[in-house]
Formats: sequence, C-alpha cells, structure tokens
Amino acid sequence: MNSSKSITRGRLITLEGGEGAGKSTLLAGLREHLRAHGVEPVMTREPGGTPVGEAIRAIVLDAAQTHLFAEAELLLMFASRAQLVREVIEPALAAGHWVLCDRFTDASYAYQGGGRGQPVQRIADLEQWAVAGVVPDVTLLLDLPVSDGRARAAGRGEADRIEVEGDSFFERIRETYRARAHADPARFRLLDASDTPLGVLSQAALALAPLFDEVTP
Ligand code: Z5A
Repeated sequence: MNSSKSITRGRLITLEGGEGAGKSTLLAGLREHLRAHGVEPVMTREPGGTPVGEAIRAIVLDAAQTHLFAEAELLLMFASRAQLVREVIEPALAAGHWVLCDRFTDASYAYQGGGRGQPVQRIADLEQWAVAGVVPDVTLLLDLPVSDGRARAAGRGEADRIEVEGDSFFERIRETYRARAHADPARFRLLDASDTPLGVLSQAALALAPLFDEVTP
C-alpha cells in the first residue's frame, strides 16, 4: 500500500503595474486575506527575492549606473528571474505553497519591451529559456494613470535609475501591460488602482476567489 499523500501544486499569483500603483500596499492586504483562508503565502519580489537577485536589484536600481545598456538591463532582469524560479518559486509550488510575487516576467515585456524598445521575440526567447515554463496562475494588473502613480511615488525621496525616466517611458509601459492583459484574459485581472486601498483589496479578493474554489474539495 502506498501511504504517501500526493501534494497539490501551489498557486503563483503575480502583481504588476506602473510606479506607485499600490502593489506593496495590496501585497500586505493580500497576505492577510490568504491567511484568513488558511493559506500562508510565500512572499517574494522581482528583481530580487534571493541573495543573487537582491544583488542584481541593487545594480539595476542604482541611479549611479548611468551607462547600463538596455540589453544588459534585460539580461540582468532574467538572471534574477532564473535564480528566483529555481531557488524559491518552483520548489515552493512543488511543495504545495502559494507564492505571491511582486512583479514577474510581464514586467520585462512592459519595461524592457515597451519602455526600452527591446524586441518582443527576444524577451519571449529569454522567457522560454530562463523561466522554465513557470506561468502565473493569476496576474493582478494594477492599472492607474501614469501621472497619478508618479504623484503617489513622489514623496518617497530620491528616484532610482528607472524612476528617473520621463512620462512617455511610463505611458509605453502602461500600454504594454494593458495590451498583454487584453490578449490573455484567462490569466490577467485588471484592477482599477485609483480605488481606495480597501477597494483595490476587495477587487483582488474577488479576482482570486476562483483559486480557493479549485483547492477546496
Ligand atoms: N523592473 C523592470 O524594469 N523589469 C523587470 O523585469 C522587473 C522590474 C521585474 C523595481 O520594481 C523596478 O524594477 C521597477 C520596475 C523594474 N521600476 N520602476 N519604476 P518595484 O516593484 O520594486 O518598484 P516600483 O514599481 O517602483 O513600485 P513602487 O513604486 O514601490 O509602487 P507600488 O509598490 O506599486 O506602490 P505602493 O508602495 O504600495 O504605494 C505607493 C504610494 O501610494 C504609497 O505612499 C501608498 O501609501 C500609496 N497608495 C497605495 N495604494 C493607494 C491607493 N489605493 N490609493 C491612494 N494611495 C495609495
């Protein structure tokens, strides 16, 4: 008789959006929401989430790195992601944990693709190689006019290397995110991030409700 219980694979939920959209705020609320449903999520972020990834994050956000080429930036994002998937995300999902990740591959399409103009096919090739088939179960896209997000983020002190970019850069990012959400409605949930923090949390909770139905016998 086989006494080993099969483990149900966990769920990967990613949060995306422009600067100041409210991802960090929502993540804190979502953690409590999942806990209330008996799920203790693994919290992580991109770039970062591992010692190697956090070292990469320090480089890509360092405003003193004024000569980082777009190609190098793209590869650094995927280097961090390749490490995070293997060190944290895939083992957690295989062990049945739910993972809440602050940004994932969609951010590379939006920032390095839409923002920096890197070819979509190049990003797709990197994704296939580096991410090893890990696709979020749900991606919550916090959508907000660029000026509103920038106004929210303005009070935080010095801008990092990416935040110093102009409005048109962030408009392209927003459009790329929205286009990706439109093209993949099965995975994306578009949230109105101009709502109150509680309102955004309610929208997210509604969007995630089907995931609980899937795991409840
Ligand atoms: N990046 C990339 O280029 N390519 C990639 O592949 C990846 C990332 C993965 C780091 O991301 C940078 O890396 C990011 C993209 C790039 N660069 N930029 N710009 P990050 O996620 O760590 O940093 P961020 O995008 O700059 O996030 P953020 O600015 O910290 O925003 P947030 O987490 O979405 O917002 P928040 O901290 O929750 O809220 C901001 C303020 O608004 C704060 O004062 C809140 O109290 C307030 N807030 C939040 N929600 C609300 C609502 N609903 N109403 C009113 N006020 C609110």
